Amino acid sequence: MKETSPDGLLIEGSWLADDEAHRRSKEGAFIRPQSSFRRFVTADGSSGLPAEPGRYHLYAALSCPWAHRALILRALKGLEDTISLSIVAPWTTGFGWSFAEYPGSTKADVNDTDFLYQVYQKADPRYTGRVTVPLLWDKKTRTIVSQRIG
Ligand SMILES: N[C@@H](CCC(=O)N[C@@H](CS)C(=O)NCC(=O)O)C(=O)O
Repeated sequence: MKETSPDGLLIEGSWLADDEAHRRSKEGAFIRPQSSFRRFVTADGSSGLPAEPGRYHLYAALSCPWAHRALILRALKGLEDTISLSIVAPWTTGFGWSFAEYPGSTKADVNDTDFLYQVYQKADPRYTGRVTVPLLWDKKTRTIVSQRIG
């Protein structure tokens, strides 16, 4: 069985593999930082992110229950042809989520990256924080719409 736990994070835009000090408090509690990207797509576009077919891209992992929620909603709302999808490999290998070959995963990412942290770097080259799924990407402005932590 391969490693399944997340194994790093971005600090000022650089990948830090050994993240234990950032992950747990001295008492051992799991640290859940605030999400940096937390915007909303709205039907009327009042958020600055109008609901437009083909504009948004979802990143998910089949091994992540929170990503399942996004995948289920996308299916129930009939948005599978509207919101494109990348599925990362279900395990991580020292660089967080990747587009490594795995049944059910997508090898090529819409952003042409090998690892999900590189998508975060495109959105913010100085991003500090966790690299998580589910993640929604705006293909038009080439940045992250939302990412949830905790
Ligand atoms: N509560 C968040 C959870 C997102 C989350 O923590 N996803 C996990 C996988 S299940 C992840 O990507 N973790 C990577 C990390 O913490 O570095 C949500 O609702 O989306």
